[in-house]
Amino acid sequence: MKSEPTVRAPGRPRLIQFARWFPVFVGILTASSSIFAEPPANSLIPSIFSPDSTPADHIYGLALFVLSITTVIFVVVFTLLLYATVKFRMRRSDDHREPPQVYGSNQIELAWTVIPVLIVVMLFLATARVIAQVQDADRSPDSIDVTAIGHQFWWEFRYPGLGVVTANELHIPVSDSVSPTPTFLKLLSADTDHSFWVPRLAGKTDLIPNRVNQMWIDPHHTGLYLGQCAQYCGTQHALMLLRVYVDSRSDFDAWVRSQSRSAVAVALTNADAAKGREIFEATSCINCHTVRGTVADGRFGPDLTHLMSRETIAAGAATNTPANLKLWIEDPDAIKPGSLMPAMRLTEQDLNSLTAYMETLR
Ligand code: HEC
Ligand SMILES: [Cu+2]
Repeated sequence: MKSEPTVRAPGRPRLIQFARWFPVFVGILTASSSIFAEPPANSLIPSIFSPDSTPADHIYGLALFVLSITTVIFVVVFTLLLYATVKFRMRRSDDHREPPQVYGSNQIELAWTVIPVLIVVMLFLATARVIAQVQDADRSPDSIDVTAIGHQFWWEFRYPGLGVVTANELHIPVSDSVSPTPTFLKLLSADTDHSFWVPRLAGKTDLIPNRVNQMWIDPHHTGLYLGQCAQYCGTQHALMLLRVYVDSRSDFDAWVRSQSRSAVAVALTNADAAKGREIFEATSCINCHTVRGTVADGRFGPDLTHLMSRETIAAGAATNTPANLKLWIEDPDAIKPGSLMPAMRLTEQDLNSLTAYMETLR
C-alpha cells in the first residue's frame, strides 16, 4: 500500500531546533556532574556522594558502578538515535515513499534480548554482594549498642548498658581502623513507619511497628552528620530531623558519664527555676516527659533530663535557646505545626519559671 505523501509545513529544519536546545543539555549535564565534586570534609550537606562510614562506602561504590554502566548505555543509545535522526531525516527531495520494512532478524532479536539480560544479571549480582557485605558485619566486642525508637515526630535514643536515654541528637564514638568501634542500631517504632537516614553514614532503614530492624554505622571522622526521617510519617515528617555527633573516644566517654547522671536538684537559690519545677511536676508535663531523679517519668515525649546538652529542640526544628524554649512551651505549633505536644495555656510568669527550670537540666 502506498501512503499519501505527508505535506510538511515549511518550518525550521530539525537540526537547527536541536542546536537551540543543545546549551540546555550541556547545562543539565554540567549541573548534574557537580554532585560528584567532593564537598569539603566538614560539610554538613547530607550527600550520598561523600560517604564517611563503611556501609555508605559500599553503597557509594555500587552507585558509581551502576551509574557508569547506565551512562555507557545512555551514550550508545543516544548516539545511535542522534545518528539515525540526523542521517535519515526527511528531506525536501524525498519521494515520500515508505522506506523498506525489515522483519525478523534472529541475530538482532537475540542480541537485544541477551545483552540486556546479562547487564541486569550483572547489576543484580553486584547489588546482592553489597547487601551481603553490609549485613554480615562483624560485631566487634567494642561496638556500641543503641536502640533508636521513631516517634511522631522525634527520635528516642536509648543506650542499654550505658544507662543513657536521649532524643534527636545521637552521640557515638568515631571508628577508625586502629580501634574500630562501630555502632549497632536496633530500630523500633512507637507508632507508625519511620526511616533512619543519615546519607553520609549508611543507607535508609525503616522503623516499623512490631518489628525489629538492625543497621550499623562506623563513622571515620569526628563531626556532625545530618539526616532526616525518610519515610512519610505524618504532618511533621519533614521536621523530624536527625543529628549524629561523632565524638572522639574521650569526648564520647565524657558525654556518657554526664548523660548517665540524674538531673541535678535545682539550687534553692534559683527561686524562679524552683518555681518552674513545681509547675512542671504539678501539670501534665510529667505524663509525657521524664526527668530522671524526679517524679517525671512519662515516655510519650523526649527525655528532658539533660535537655540543655542538646543544641536543638523538637528534632532539629529550632536551636535550643531560652527564647525558643519558651516559645515551644507556650505554643509548640508556632515552631512545629502539628507536633504532638499540646499548648498548655500557661501564664507569662509560669512560662518564664518553666523555661528557667528547663535551663537547669544540664
Ligand atoms: C501530651 C504529651 C505532652 C505533654 C503534656 C507535654 N509535652 Fe513536651 N513534648 C511532647 C512531645 C511529643 C514532644 C516532641 C515534639 C516533637 O519534636 O515533634 C515534646 C517536646 C518537648 C520539648 C523539646 C524536647 C526536645 O529535646 O526536643 C520540651 C522542652 C518540652 N516538650 C517541654 C514540655 C513542658 C515544659 C511541658 C509542660 C508544660 C510539656 N512539654 C508537656 C509531648 C508532651
Ligand atoms: Cu518519621
